[in-house]
Amino acid sequence: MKFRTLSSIAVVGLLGLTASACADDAPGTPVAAAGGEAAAAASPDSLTAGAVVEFHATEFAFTPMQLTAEPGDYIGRLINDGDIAHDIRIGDGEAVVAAPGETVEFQFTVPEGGVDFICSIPGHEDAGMVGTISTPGGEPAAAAGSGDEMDHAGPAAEASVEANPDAAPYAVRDPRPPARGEGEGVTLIEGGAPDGGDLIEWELVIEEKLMTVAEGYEQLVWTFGGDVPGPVLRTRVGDTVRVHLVNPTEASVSHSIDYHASQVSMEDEMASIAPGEDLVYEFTTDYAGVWMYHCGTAPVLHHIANGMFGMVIVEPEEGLPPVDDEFFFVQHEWYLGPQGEPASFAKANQAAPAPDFQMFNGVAAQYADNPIDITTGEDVRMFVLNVGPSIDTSFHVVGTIFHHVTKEGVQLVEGNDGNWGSQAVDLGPAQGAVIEMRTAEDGTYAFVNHAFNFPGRGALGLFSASGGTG
Ligand SMILES: [Cu+2]
Repeated sequence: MKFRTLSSIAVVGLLGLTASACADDAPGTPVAAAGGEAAAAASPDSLTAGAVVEFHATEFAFTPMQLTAEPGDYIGRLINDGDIAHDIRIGDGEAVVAAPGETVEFQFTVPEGGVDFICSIPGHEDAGMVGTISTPGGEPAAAAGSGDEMDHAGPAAEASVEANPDAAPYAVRDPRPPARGEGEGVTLIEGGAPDGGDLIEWELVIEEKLMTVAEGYEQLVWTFGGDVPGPVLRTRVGDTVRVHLVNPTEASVSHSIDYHASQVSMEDEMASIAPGEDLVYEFTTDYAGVWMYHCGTAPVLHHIANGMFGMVIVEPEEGLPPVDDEFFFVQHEWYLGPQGEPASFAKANQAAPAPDFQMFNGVAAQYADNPIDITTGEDVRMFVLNVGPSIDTSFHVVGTIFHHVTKEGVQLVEGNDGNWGSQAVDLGPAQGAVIEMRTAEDGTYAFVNHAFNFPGRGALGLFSASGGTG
């Protein structure tokens, strides 16, 4: 993998997003550590009167967002690390403004019972710039979520789940698709199919496991093959796929699988299998495309919402023309259940879905924190699939034009009469596309769901293009 880490905050700031700053934060860091002199003057858990308290502001969060301080008078220091002006207003006090890059000192008082603080510039509070100062032994005020939650989710979800500073770090998913017939448990047998064509055998084991779906948020996900999304399978038109699906005895519920690349009756191959059971699902890949597969066990919504989906790439019989780089992006949304438990069915089942996160390949904002390297001017092919379960996408790469799109069998081809191009590809749940582009110059290229309430919830990644002109 050619991942590299760079600070994505500047880019994210330009886009007006709240995502991806979390990698630069240390979840659960005692607030006093950010307080300079305060760190020396106060206990690790609580600030004492007279201390200097530093508040860093950026788009759109305070660091820290929650702290504990004894009642009394303090010296505040507002440090604007962002690209636009921010202020801080503590309780009913005067707002203190800091220009980008500026640090402003002020005095404030923590009353008995604590106090909330906000950025009073219009829109900034709603975007997440809220915080709470609690007093020792007092109940934390409910106005603010944790820093992590705000960083990734933008405006807080209604039934917020507290971030867990002890959650395991997330594992970055390699976005490169396998070659045909490759992958864990996958075997390509040339001429092995009943019709004399090639056979792809796939041993696929269901696994229920803990997974960090966004920094600080661990869920008990249900998976195909141990990953969310499940493994990508790549075939060609005319192949026969024979899947041996295993639901292990330690699973808690029944599961099943439904391949959209197949044409079979739902009573047979798509049957649910109880823990300890298995089945064989055999189909021929008759049509090229970027296809969804998912668990179809009731309630289907919950099984998809909790991670049971993946992508099958079916190339035309002659294969796709070679390109320099290929990536896959499965977009989906996440409705947080309590820490360590499955996704919330109740949240997913709202008439107007309001996910806590939306992401590519299982983890919110993972490619914003870990940009993907590409080479300027080279051909990049993306297999993009929206699995929902319920929300559309408008896939866009900032600063590029797609010169080839095959969306659900409909093609835009480079060099067409009139030289038509594409800026964004709309995909409803269970729709896929092959999208090709090349970057014109070195730089950072964000890929987003251009329905713009979602990038701040994690539907954001970055390409870092180099090797060409700057
Ligand atoms: Cu299932």
